[in-house]
Amino acid sequence: MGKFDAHFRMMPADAMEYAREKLDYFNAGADLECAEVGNGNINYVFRVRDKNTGKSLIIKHGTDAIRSNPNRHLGTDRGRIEAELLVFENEKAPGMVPEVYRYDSVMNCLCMEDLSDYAIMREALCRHEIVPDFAENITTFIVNTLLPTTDMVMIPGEKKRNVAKYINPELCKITEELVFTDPFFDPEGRNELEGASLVFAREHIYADDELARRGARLKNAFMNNAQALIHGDLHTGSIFVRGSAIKVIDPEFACYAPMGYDLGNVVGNLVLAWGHALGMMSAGAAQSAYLRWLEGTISDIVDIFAAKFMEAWAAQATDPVAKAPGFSADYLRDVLDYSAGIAGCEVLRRVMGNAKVIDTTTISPPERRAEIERVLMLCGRDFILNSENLLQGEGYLRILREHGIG
Ligand code: SR1
Ligand code: MG
Repeated sequence: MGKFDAHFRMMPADAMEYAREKLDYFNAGADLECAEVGNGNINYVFRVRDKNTGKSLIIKHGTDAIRSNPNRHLGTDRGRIEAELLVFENEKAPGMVPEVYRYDSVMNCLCMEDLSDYAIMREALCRHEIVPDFAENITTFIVNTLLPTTDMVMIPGEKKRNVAKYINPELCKITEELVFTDPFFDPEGRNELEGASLVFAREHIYADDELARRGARLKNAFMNNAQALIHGDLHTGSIFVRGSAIKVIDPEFACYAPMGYDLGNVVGNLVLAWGHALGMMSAGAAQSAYLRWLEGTISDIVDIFAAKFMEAWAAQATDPVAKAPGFSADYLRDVLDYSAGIAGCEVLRRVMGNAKVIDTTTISPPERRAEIERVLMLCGRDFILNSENLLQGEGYLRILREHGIG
């Protein structure tokens, strides 16, 4: 039996050996080095590089538990789902995801293109950098990868087989708990809030029955509406950027769910970046320009998505009922309504929950962070409470401007 014929938790030296032995990627004389470069919650990410040529690749490796919490069992099927999704997304949105070189279900290793020359979008946004054409590119990714997986486009039997193929219970459970439950009830006491933020959350989030009711509806739809094969974790830490080019990574949370989940996730994370700029940039022309860019991007994402969705529907929807007058507009309205609810859940859970992001954690001093967390919780709450009215980008801008502070 060979070293890689049964799963074990790999260390950098193992990943290097794996690359040499299992991949037809490096030359025989390659002088390899390997480092663990991941900072995510779930997996281990190794970069293997030939010191002579600079040629490199990524090996993403996981165990059957979660990295940040070994008590949370995950299974390993997420690796297959991620590998298949990346291949599918590369067909539908060419060049917008890393190229997959190999997936190994025994070692739970996904070998793929190294994106070292790209930046993690969340980090770029927290350096207050503009990502040109982002609204244009991310809406192309979302429309091109989601609509073709729906009943309106796929042959019904194939779509249902796809639902079964991408059933993803352990990862969905994380989302169901962290995104849809903890911001409203925190039954396991997982949330991490203190001081003024905790007082505010108790009074204005946990105590709001209408918010909890809407949160429950969003969760129920996530669990029961197998509308599209979504990415499932499309936050700005899952997007790499270089100039205007984007590469979407990490679709291990993929499953059939409402398509607004992906759109709302992107919007929610741009709102978090907006909070960072509000909290950390000095008042003045540069801050105003950056806030306006983020606000314009949020608004454009919603509006450009809507236009591209209608265009793609006209070209691709083959189910006979797709032609029913007004149905495509009804369908789009539901997607946008759901997206607004998700944008709200994402903002709330990143501020209140235990899967925090640098957009808020790096705001200092603590009093400033608390002020911004309050603003973000108000925005998140209002996205959920007004979701049916947030069918155009300008609706989001009204809420941001209402709660934004100098
Ligand atoms: C326990 S995993 C926490 C979060 O990290 C992932 O990227 C997902 O967003 C998940 O909710
Ligand atoms: Mg991830």
